[in-house]
Amino acid sequence: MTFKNTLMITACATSAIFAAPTVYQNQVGFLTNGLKQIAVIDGAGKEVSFKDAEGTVALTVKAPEAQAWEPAGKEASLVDFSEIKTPGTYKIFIGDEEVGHPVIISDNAYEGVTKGSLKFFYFQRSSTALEEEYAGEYARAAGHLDTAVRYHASTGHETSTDSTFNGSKGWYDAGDYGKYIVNSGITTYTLLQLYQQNKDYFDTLKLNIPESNNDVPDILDEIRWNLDWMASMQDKDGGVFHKLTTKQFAGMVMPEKVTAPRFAIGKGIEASWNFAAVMALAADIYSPYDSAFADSCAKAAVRARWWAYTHPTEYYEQPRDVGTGTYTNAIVWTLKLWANAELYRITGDKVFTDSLHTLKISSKNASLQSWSNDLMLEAFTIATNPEVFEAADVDTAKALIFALADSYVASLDKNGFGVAMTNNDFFWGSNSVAANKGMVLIHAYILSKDEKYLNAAIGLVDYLLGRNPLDKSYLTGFGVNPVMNPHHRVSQADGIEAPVPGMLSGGPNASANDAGTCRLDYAKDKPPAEAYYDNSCSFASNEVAINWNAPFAYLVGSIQAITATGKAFDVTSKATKTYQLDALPAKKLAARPTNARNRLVVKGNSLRLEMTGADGTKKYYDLRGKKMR
Ligand code: 9MR
Repeated sequence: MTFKNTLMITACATSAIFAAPTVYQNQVGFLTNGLKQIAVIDGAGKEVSFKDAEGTVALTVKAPEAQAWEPAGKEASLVDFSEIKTPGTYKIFIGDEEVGHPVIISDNAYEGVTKGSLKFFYFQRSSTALEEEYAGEYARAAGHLDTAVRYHASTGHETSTDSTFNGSKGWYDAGDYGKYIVNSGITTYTLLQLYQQNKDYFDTLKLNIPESNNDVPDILDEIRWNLDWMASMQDKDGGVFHKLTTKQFAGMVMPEKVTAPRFAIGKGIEASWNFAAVMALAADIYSPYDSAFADSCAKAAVRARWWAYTHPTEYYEQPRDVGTGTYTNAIVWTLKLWANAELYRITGDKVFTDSLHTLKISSKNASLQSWSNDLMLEAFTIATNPEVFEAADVDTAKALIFALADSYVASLDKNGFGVAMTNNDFFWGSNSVAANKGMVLIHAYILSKDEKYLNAAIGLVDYLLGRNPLDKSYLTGFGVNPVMNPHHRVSQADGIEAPVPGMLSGGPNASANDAGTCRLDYAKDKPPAEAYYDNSCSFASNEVAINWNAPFAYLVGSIQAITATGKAFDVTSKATKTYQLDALPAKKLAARPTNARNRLVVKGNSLRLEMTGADGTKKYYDLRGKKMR
């Protein structure tokens, strides 16, 4: 051993002996009857006390042996204080020293973050001014009216400035002002599921938005803002435009300052399948509130699905003159399965399930949902509707969910932070990995009522709200040490120090894909869970996005609702309405028209689909897909 090594070992050992214990914890709140844990560094064997507001010790726990959690690159003792079941604010002591942050225990501990993370969608509204009454100091002028959106050549439309359509409303995707159908798909589904599975709770939850006084639950009013925009993105032939953005990203300015023209860009199967799935689910959920709108969603869903079915090779490709987000390379077979499952659920028509059975899906296919992989969305819908789908499909869907959920629970074994995240999870948007894992776990809980799944989900909430090696609450506006400088144009340009509240930062990203632009090497020599930079330049570790907030809202909203109402979703409930496919405008075509070029033509006095095969032959179908002479 060299002299230098000896010195280093001595230095490390000394710091270990004298280091004050550090505590990482949820900074927002713990549910009265839920799992309560904190991670204590350098505390093994020490007594950890929790003192109430009067200074009385409510509980003392001996910190257990420290265990590693690889992504943090350190060991911690996971201290469980679930025994405290009296609401209040407590302080943590190790010996005489106060450590960590105040511990807040309440029956509604997740209600603030549920509302906050849903209110984010209001703050992301395009095409409207945010009034002070609803937005407080974050009130702002209307931006991106999008009432005269132009067509980019990639849509196949005339590109003249006279040719426009109304693509208003919708949510801005993220820190940028784009509106992207693919990402809206998973986001809107996730929020609709949050409502559908927790109606009792969300029927009365108020978000203080302009529609709060109507008869529709606020969460559905908010989602409707985006659905109206999505509906506007369907072309006359049923296909759906990929996105609505300027050609290049705007500068870091307020929405109303952006003057560059906005375009519908591309039309492809990724957007069309996504749209079909979401509109089918919306048709069911909105039918008690607005049956005309619900019917239009069902029709739009079938038309989009038909277009996607008949244009199987029309993938979106980013045009050369466009630099906004791509959302390309989604796994299309997962989209097809998802959309067909949603359509089958509302119609009961075997046209849709036939295609579900053409692929052999097993638990081996299980992979976490994201904007590019929608297999689990299909699984969630099928597993929670056992009276609608065939038993074999329900079994497969459950196998997919439990394959993932059980692997997350297994990863908690000897895990000092109690967080079901592994080194491989720390890529762009890692916080949405945590939240989406939570969504899988909640489904496993709904299906089994086994507390271990709910507890693992609570561990992920705790991680996102502070039980992480950066002691960071990743939700803006919540916790003692929240994210302050997210990559979010409004927050950067509005002149207010604190960012718009209720936004989940993308989170640590071991690949630091923005290091070049940001001129930082925030991931260098850092364990994955520390590869994060709270700086607005860091779009790859500190942007916000609708598809990241949605699973977070789902996670905290579901746990809060389950706890508040004392019950989880009853999987025996059915779709609210069955739509007759015959009454809808299109049906499966007799032959799969691969490589055909299709267009709608008027022949005689009726509209029909003309399909030109690779050999130039033309075939005609009516709008129900029936072959015509
Ligand atoms: O979330 C997306 C991530 O998975 C991709 O790796 C990344 C690069 O293509 O893009 C992310 O999505 C961004 C989108 O393209 C544009 N709006 C902001 C999104 C979040 O960063």
